[in-house]
Amino acid sequence: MSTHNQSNAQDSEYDTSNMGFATRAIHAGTTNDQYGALVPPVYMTSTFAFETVEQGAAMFEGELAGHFYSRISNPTVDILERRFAALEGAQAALGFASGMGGITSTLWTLLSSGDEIIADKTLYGCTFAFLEHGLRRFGITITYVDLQNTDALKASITATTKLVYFETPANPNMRLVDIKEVCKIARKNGLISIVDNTYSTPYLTRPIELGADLVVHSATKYLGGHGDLIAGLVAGSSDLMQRIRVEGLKDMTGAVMSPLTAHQIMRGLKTLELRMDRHCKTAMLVARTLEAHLAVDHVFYPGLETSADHDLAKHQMSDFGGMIAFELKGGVEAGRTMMNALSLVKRAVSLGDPDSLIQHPASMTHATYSPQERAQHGITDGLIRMSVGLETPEDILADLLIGLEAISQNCKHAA
Ligand code: 7XF
Repeated sequence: MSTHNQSNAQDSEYDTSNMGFATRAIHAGTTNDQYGALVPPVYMTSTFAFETVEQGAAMFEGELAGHFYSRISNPTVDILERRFAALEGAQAALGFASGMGGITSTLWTLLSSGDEIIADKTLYGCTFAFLEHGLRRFGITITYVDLQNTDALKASITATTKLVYFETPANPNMRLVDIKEVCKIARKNGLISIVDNTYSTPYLTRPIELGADLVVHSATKYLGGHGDLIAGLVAGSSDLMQRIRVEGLKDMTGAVMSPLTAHQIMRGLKTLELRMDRHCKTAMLVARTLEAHLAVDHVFYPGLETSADHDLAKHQMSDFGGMIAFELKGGVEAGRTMMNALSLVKRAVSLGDPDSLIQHPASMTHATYSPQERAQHGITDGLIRMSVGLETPEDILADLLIGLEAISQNCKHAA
């Protein structure tokens, strides 16, 4: 079956290509509805009837464009995909059931047994697990390189290297990778470059404009933006997206996005710019407050002048994002005391929600690494990760200060 997706004729699409980010986030990809509905209908349908057997056969052959089964394409998901491609500055995009669905579908499509991946040393725990415990079993070599060191990258490329994969800022320790530099080296060596842009969102960083081939996202986070869904989005060239749709998504994982989820993400995207501005502003305030506190050993936030990545952040990101990592002087025990004393800031994994969330990577999001692997990959046991939410900034600060105060109370009791 040479399945061809491509959507039905979209001749009435409103052209937003020269408009601003917020306008594109609200309007790009929209097509005229027969009733004039502003919000696109949610096509909750598995299948689409053919007018004739011949028409169906032509769609399956790829000779005729159109939707015929929602594991391959769906009109509601299609609008989101067009909108998201416009935000990332990409030719096309694809929706998935989860961020991991997008990452796995993409890598299954591009890799074969005998190939090698170069991945940055810091990755989200399940991405690391997929490479290390998944792909490795199928004859794919994974080489971890500190991609802040471009000489190390150049030295690691071999005849079998197929692609370079990284996050920036990286989950959980906020290391930045220079997208332009790394993608330039990748391109020169005929490698595909893939950037996980979950932490930044296309509002703050657009990797494709900086030379990346593909951008992957957990849309569960800032893109959905309300902590009420699990989804993934991948963007890149039309050719690559078509290959990933037909091979990775349709046949290898089936990790397809629900039309209802596409609707929820389009609702979220309408306020992405507003929400990100607020996340960034409050995160800067939280980072400065933590940095000034006696109980805090180090704060990892690219907006701080003390950050090793501050200069890179200034030219690669339009603002510094809503994620912060920090270490307390009292290490793991102090972290536990502090986090358990919080009440407004919730102890939870995930990020990018309106609610502020805090978690302990070594025992939660990055528990897929062994302790030795965490040490090699720069994920320390004392690290705390916070997703700064949209609550009133003073309330977030007050809760954190209660948490920090609990550490000294605890010390007094112990003494
Ligand atoms: O499959 P998901 O939608 O959960 O997305 C996977 C994923 C991919 N890339 C990055 C940078 C991610 O952070 C994630 C998910 N991370 C959550 C977290 O770090 O809290 C997952 C909770 S275990």
